[in-house]
Amino acid sequence: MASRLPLKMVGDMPLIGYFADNWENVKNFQAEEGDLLIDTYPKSGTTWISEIVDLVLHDGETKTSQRGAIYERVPFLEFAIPGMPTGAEQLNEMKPPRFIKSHLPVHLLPESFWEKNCKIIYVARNPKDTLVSYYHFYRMAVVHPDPGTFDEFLHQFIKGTVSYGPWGAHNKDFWKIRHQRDILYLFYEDILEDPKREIRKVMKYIGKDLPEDVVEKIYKRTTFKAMKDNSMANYSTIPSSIMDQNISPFMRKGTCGDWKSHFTVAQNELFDEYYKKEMSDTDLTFRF
Ligand code: PPS
Repeated sequence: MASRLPLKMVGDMPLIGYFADNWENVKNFQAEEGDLLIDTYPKSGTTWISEIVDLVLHDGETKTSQRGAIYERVPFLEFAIPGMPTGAEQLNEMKPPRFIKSHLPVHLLPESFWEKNCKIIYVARNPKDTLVSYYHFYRMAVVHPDPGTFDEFLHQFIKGTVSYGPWGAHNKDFWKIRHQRDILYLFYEDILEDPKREIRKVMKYIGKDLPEDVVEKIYKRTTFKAMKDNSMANYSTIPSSIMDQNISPFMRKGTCGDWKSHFTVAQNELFDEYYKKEMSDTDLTFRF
């Protein structure tokens, strides 16, 4: 049973309390050559891209997505909740090359990922939809502090005091180094727009040449509806004492633009100001 602990600081980043308590094991995690990392700011499409990559790695075999829950197939590096194996423990028991999930920003990723030149797939999502998705996730995943009202949460997000810290720096820092390092930088909105095109990008990046019928199969297996109905992808196997899907389902809307049904005109103006300032020193842009 988890409870709503306050966030704790890890360096300059606020983090889920339980995760922060396990930080030494995360910091010292040894990535190995060939490990593949999915990194995202929370609620940007991590589960979606994980399912896609897992299927690509296994030639579209549908058995693949049934061999275990997504959090077992792609262990979450910084995960730690009392009574459950931590992400680092799960990973340490697996033989490399491993497929790893993390939400850590560039400057807090364990050094070994850079030393071993691991491939990294980063997924970015427009911050308005990310914020809405994060708000509902805070409500249902009780390892987070109480989010308060949507307006209160929006202010926390703008201030960068939510778990994993500021959205802007997270996205910009990976964007900045994407050509220096082996990083495939993708956008949630692009996957929505043309999933097969993005699946092919993933294939090219990880060196998989799959025929069109397999691409089609992967696409069908990773639609919002298919993943919502797949108990191995929709987190329904996590006890409701940790994630209460009656409050808000993990597979909630899966669209671009849901923010329009949450933001007031005043909140939108405030957020646009924040966005303009955040984006003033980068050529990274988002679609809303
Ligand atoms: S987490 O907890 O940070 O790992 O969450 P993450 O997986 O990054 O993000 C969850 C949001 O992604 C949506 N999602 C999808 N959208 C479209 N298609 C597919 N297949 C899909 N799978 C997951 C999920 O619904 C969450 O977004 P919202 O806006 O809340 O619906």
